[in-house]
Amino acid sequence: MKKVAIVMGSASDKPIALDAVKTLEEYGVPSVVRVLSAHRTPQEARDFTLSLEAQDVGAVIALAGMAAHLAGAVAANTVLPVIGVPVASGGLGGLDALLSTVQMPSGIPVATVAVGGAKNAAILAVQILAVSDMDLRDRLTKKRADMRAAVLQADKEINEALNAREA
Ligand code: RP5
Repeated sequence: MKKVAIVMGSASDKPIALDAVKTLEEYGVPSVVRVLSAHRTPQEARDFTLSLEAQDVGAVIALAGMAAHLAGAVAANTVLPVIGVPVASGGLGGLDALLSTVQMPSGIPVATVAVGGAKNAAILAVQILAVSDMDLRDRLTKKRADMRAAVLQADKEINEALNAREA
């Protein structure tokens, strides 16, 4: 199975990055996790990006806050799909990172998720790998069925509670 690379711009991004690691684990997808900065370690970030295909990585998740250039810098050096996760680490609640991550110039896309949206980034990475992996497709379908069952159960419980109150 292909791996997913998770790269974060700072160790301070670790709590958000761990959401992605845990979600990938739920789907049984192996990950490679690094702390590398577009600004503080530009050479290492580039070297890592250039090594991704040799490591059998199929998709990349890049998390960064503030002037968040990491996802774009990774995307500049690979044709693998890159998912950007803006992190709320500055004084602007993550809006700075969201705009820095999403506003890529034409030709070099970054699939940007919500501020702090590491879980969805991981699920999107699984969906990318699942295009050529039927086993992963089955796992995704089962999770959707589990989510549906949980919502329907909550719907049933709230109505039972409300009806009991009225009776
Ligand atoms: C970004 O700047 C990092 O991704 C982090 O979210 C933010 C702050 O980094 P630290 O100053 O906490 O290392 O590069």
